[in-house]
Amino acid sequence: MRAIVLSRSTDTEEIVSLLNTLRMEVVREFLQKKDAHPTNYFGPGKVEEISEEVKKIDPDIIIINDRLKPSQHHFLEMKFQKECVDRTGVILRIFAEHAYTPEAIAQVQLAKLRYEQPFLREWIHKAKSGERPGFLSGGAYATDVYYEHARTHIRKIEIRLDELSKLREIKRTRRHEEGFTLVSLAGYTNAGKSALMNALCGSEVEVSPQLFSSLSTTTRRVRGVKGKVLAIDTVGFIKDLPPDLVDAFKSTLEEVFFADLILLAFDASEDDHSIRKKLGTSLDILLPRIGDGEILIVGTKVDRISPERSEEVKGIVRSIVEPRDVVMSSSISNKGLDEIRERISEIKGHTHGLDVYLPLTDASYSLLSKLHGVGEVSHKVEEGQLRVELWCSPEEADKVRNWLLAAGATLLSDQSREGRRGPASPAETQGPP
Ligand SMILES: Nc1nc2c(ncn2[C@@H]2O[C@H](COP(=O)(O)OP(=O)(O)OP(=O)(O)O)[C@@H](O)[C@H]2O)c(=O)[nH]1
Ligand SMILES: [Mg+2]
Repeated sequence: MRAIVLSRSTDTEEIVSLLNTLRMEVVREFLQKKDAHPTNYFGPGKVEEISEEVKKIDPDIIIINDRLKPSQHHFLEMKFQKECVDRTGVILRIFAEHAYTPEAIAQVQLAKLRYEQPFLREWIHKAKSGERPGFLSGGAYATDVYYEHARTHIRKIEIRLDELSKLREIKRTRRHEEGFTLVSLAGYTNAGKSALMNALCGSEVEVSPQLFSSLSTTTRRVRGVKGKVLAIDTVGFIKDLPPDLVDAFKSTLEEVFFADLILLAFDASEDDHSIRKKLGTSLDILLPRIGDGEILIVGTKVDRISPERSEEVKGIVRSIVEPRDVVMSSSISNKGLDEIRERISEIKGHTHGLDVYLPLTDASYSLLSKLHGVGEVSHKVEEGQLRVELWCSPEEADKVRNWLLAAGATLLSDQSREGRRGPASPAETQGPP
C-alpha cells in the first residue's frame, strides 16, 4: 500500500515505523508546522497544494500523524477523495492485525468501535456517508443502522471483557496465595520486553522488530531465582496511547500494573532524545496506575553500544528516574540478567546477606544444599576454604547464622538490604521521577 503522510511535526520516524509494520510504503510526506485548522486540519492553501499532489501521486491511503477531529476527518476525505486515517487509526489497525487470542480480538474490536463512534456521528450529521471512499456506502440510513448496531456490539463486548477481567483477577489472587511472586515487563513498544522475558525464563515468546508484536499476555517461570517467580510479558506502550485502547486493554494492562515488581524496559541503544521521550511516556502511563509494586528501570540492548555509552545512558536515565534504580542489560550477551535476578530475589524478601568462610569439608558441602533451600547461595573455594555468600529473608537469618556458626563458619559480613544496595529502593520513595 502506498501512503502519503501529513504531519505537523518533523518527527515522523515513529509513524513511518508504524506504517511499515502495516506494510505500507510512505511515498510522500507533507509538513505544516502550524496549529491545526479547526476543520481543514492544514491551512486552506496547503490543503489545495496537497490535493493537487494527491491527484498526481494517487496513493492508496492518506495518513495524518495526529489525532483528527471528526470534522477534520470528514473534510479531508471529501477533499482528497481518499481514505484518511489518523495516528490512532493506524495503531488500532496494527493491534487488529496482531490480536489472535479471543480476549485480544475482543479488546481491539471494542477500542475500534469506540474510536469510530464520533466519526460515524459526524457522517450521520453530514448525511453523506455514500460519498466516503472505501468506507460505508449506502447513504445515511445504512450509517444509522451501522451506528446502532455498533452500540449494541460495544455493550456485548464490554460485558464479555468484564467477565474476563474478573477471571484474571481471581487468577492473580490465586497465584499470590500459592506463593508466586509476579514480575511484569513494561515499556515502550519494541523496547525488548519479550527478548528480556525469554532471556530470564528460557521461553520462546515472539521477538520481532515490528511494533506491538506482543498483544496478549504470556506468563513464564523465571529461571535462576529461588522460589516461585512468574514473569509476565504483555502489550507495550506508545506516545499518545489511544485512551480507548488503554481502556479496552484494561485487564491485560492490569497484569503489568499489579505485579510485585515491574521491570520497565527502555532501549538503551537509542539516542538521548528517544530514550527520554519513550521512558517519559512509559512512566506517565505507569505511575498513576500501579499498585504497591516496585519499578526497576532496565536499559536493554547494551550489546549494541560501547561500555562508555552504556554508563552515560545509565547516568542520564538515573537522573530522570531517581531514586529508582537502573540496570543495564542485554538479552543477547546476558549482561545484567544476574543483577535483575538479584533484584527479583529482593522482592521475594531475600534481603539479608551473609558472607562467610566455611572449612573445606564434606559437612560444609552438605550444609550448602540445606542453604539452597532457604535462599540464594553462591560459593567458591578461596584460600583453602569455602567462601559462601547467601541471601535469605530476615526471618530466616537467625536460623541460618546458627547453622553456619555450628559448622565452624567465620563471618565476613552479616547485613540487611540497605547495606547491600546503597540508596533507597523504588518502593521506599514514591512520586513522579
Ligand atoms: N541487539 C539486541 N537486540 C535486541 C535485544 N533485545 C531485543 N532486541 C531486538 O529488539 C527488537 C524488539 O524486541 P522485542 O523483545 O520483540 O520487543 P518488545 O518490547 O517485546 O516489543 P513489542 O512486543 O512489539 O512491544 C527485536 O528485533 C529484537 O531482536 C538485545 O538485548 N540486544
Ligand atoms: Mg513483545
